[in-house]
Amino acid sequence: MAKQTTPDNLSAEQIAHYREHGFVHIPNIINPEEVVEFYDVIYDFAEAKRKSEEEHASVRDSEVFTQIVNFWHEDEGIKRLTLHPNVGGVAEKLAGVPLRIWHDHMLIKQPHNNAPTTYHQDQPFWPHGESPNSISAWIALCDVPVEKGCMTFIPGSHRYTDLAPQSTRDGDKLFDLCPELTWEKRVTVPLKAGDCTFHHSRCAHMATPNDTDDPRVAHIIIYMDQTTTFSGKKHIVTDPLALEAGVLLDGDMFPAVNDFPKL
Ligand SMILES: O=C(O)CCC(=O)C(=O)O
Repeated sequence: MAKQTTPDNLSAEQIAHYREHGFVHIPNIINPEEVVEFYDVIYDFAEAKRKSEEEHASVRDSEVFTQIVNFWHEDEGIKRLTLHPNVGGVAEKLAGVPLRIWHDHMLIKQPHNNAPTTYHQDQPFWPHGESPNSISAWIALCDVPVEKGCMTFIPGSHRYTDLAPQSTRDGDKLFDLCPELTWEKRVTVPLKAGDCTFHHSRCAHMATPNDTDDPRVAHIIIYMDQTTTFSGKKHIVTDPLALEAGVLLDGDMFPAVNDFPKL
């Protein structure tokens, strides 16, 4: 069995790939026992939220995906995955700066959902003064071949730092804003359960539809620079916190990777 990727055995090539292209495939970021444990934690939690009658801004159920945002501080199981020291440690090595949690989300593509997640960059949605090194870990909790909704990236697109937000349901928007990206090559990355991709928050990406009979279950952990301040823009994570624009995004909701529980 392939060995787990850790901050200590992450290779110089993997780091260079991430910095050059804005994404990288990392095998075995969590081990097989953790995959079994966390699949149940994430899927069961997401299904319970999806089926609950409760109106909740952090729960979005659409044809593209079921998205459950930022519940790690309410559930011990989710917390163990979101504050996983191996994932955070690898993220910091790739980014090359100290990081903290911005937020997590569970993204489940329901069987035969018939809808891709269209090309977008993440950072334009966020209320960040500056977070030039923010990075997402997209962790596959089941095997995710191309047919089940894996990610595709546009290498080098993380260098486009001033594009307006692009919808996850409008396949033209990114290319209308930045026509030259139409002609860039695209890299599709199927993942085995326990693998992850890391992507820079400006690296444009999409995910294929789930054409299989089973749900595609992924957990995404987003990290930001420890120096990130709040811009004042509306966002589902910061709206309930009533923060003043300009304050540092720190404290219990945004724990630093160096404060995560040790392995
Ligand atoms: O999994 C998906 O469908 C899209 C994921 C995504 O856009 C992200 O992790 O930023």
